[in-house]
Amino acid sequence: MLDPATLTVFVTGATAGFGAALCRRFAEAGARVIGTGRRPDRLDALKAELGERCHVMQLDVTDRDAVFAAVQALPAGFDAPNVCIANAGLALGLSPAHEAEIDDWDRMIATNVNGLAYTVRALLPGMVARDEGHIVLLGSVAGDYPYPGGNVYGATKAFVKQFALNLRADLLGRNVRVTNIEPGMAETEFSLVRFEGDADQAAKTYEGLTAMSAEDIAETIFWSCILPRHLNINRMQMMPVMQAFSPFAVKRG
Ligand code: NDP
Ligand code: 8X3
Repeated sequence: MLDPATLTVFVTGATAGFGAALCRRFAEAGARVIGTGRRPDRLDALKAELGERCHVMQLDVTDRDAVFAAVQALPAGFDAPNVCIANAGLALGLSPAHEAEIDDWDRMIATNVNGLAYTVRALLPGMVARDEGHIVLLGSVAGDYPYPGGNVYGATKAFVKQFALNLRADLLGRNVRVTNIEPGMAETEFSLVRFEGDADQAAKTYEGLTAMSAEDIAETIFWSCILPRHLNINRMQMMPVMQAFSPFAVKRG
């Protein structure tokens, strides 16, 4: 296993959910972490909690120039990330495609597709030049299985799946790994965002079941990142035991 102290981990979406849990998991193991996100109060709290192992930067991943500038502006000690976790993302709404808000579609594509691609493109050249790196992308079961109301959200995660595989194709012969983590139901702020701050509706999503936690996802990603350098986890799909699949739906009559 790799010594986590050799890792410098760049995390997008570090102000909540998986991203915050990832920063904690890597920092407690001795890695340096760069936590990014839009909410400065959350970033300040993360920095206060994790101390000198942590550098925080306010960053909106939909701003292409800002993503590239942030990577250029990394301070000494944090300026050679060898792990990039492109985690920032969101689902908005659960309406059928013919009723969905087109602005919601724009934001999901801008964040989950464009923002993720900018993040990878900004960090990858350094990894290739140093011949050492690991790109971790947050896909979803929604990129594998359709569900009503998943329309553009699921499609953005299908992009993540194919992007991860195509990155592997480009990086053959380089010492840079690529992993797509595809979680199912995990209780974070995800549903609160999806339902525009409606806490009751968000809570109902996880009612009566034991969902995965942000820590479950962080632990799995941490494990994939400390595997010996000759190993690459291409894709990993994770679900709570209390989640599975539906049969095909058929409308008769
Ligand atoms: P949370 O809502 O808890 O956290 C999302 C994070 O993304 C926040 O830190 C938020 O920070 C950040 N973010 C959103 N938009 C932007 C932006 N434009 N620029 C920078 N940061 C942004 O959700 P999760 O932790 O659950 O989700 C993390 C990832 O995992 C997402 O890509 C999601 O699609 C995926 N996922 C989640 C699942 C779940 O059930 N929870 C299952 C499968 C995949 P801020 O608002 O401060 O910018
Ligand atoms: C999040 C999981 O099932 O809500 O990507 O789409 S799901």
